[in-house]
Amino acid sequence: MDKKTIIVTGGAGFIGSNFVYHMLGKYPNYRIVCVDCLTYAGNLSTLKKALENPNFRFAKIDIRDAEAIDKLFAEEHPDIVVNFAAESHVDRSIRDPKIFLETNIMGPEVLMEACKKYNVSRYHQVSTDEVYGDLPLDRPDLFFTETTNLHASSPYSASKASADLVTLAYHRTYGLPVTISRCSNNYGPYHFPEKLIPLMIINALHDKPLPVYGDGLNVRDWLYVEDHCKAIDLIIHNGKVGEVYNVGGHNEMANIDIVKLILKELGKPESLITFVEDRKGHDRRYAIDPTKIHNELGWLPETKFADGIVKTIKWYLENEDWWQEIISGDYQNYYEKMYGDK
Ligand code: NAD
Ligand code: TDX
Repeated sequence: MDKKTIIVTGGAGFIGSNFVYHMLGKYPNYRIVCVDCLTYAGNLSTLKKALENPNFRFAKIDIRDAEAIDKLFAEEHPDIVVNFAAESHVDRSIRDPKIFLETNIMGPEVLMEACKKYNVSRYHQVSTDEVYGDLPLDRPDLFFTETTNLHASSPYSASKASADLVTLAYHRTYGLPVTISRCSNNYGPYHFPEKLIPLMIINALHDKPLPVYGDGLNVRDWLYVEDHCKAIDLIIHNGKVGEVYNVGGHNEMANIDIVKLILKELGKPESLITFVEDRKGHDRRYAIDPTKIHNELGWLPETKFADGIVKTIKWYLENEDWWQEIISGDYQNYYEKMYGDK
């Protein structure tokens, strides 16, 4: 198998770290270089096992820092760059949009400039289904395809949609070999506890109220994180340059049903559920049509939600050290600010 150097940005976060482990496990000849500036969402303890692998390097760099990125590219001469680095939480983007625009739009620009200069053979932008806006609850026949118009609702999704446009412009204008994936909601190990599934697991374990926004009927299309990693692996190796691929597993669920399932698995009462004020501009339903990636690259999700959620809950039960460290630190202040008055 060929030797390749792959730069994975945001590799200390949820999906990026799962991708690092997927690639180190599957490609023993590859060098994986993780670039991450370790924001509140990045955690070096997540990469503890990777750091013991001689094929792995960690570089603490902000993707907006063009000089540091240039220096790293000069040292590593990467074949492929996969950009996971982003501000990723919708609620935080509603409170403070600026950092979202700076990281999620300007970061990719810095990375693509370096890719252009060092003739990188693939820049992959990890995007999201949220760039399409939302679908109505009463039209279950509608799905997002790659040609659905961009129609972002939150500052987070607007910044991701902007990055997609800039990425496609680098392809058209400079011939940069890019690909984009737009995936639905992920769940699994190392998911930061501010997001729905880990937050509900951890609150339930502490017998704390489970804050459900609005009527709890908003629908998300959940995919086990390993299936997303496998899709990106296929796209960077076999995907067509200049193309966008939707990734999703046809697993739509209402938030309230997810919350009830978690309570049932943990043997906790539904009386813990507390309906709180809705998220501003809250998208109603996301649903991905993954026909293109299935037909062109043979991708299909492998983990059923019923199995994935049990595996995920088990992971949180067995890895309390990982999340205790997070919830006992700065995150506590965020939780108070976010939910204190709800
Ligand atoms: P995350 O918040 O868990 O991790 C983001 C990582 O990026 C962190 O390690 C953080 O330290 C790092 N980072 C942030 N700003 C940086 C900067 N300026 N320079 C370097 N590193 C920086 O996010 P996630 O949920 O793993 O999402 C990863 C990517 O996947 C994001 O681009 C997100 O938009 C996309 N995505 C996420 C989901 C999901 O369900 N979580 C679904 C579809 C797409
Ligand atoms: O406390 C909560 N209560 C609640 O009802 C939280 C944190 C969330 N919710 C609802 C809002 C959403 O309808 O649960 C749903 C899921 O919320 P999040 O976990 O915040 O995810 P979402 O807003 O759907 O965005 C996620 O998927 C797409 C990721 O965070 C994004 O980075 C990704 O692009």
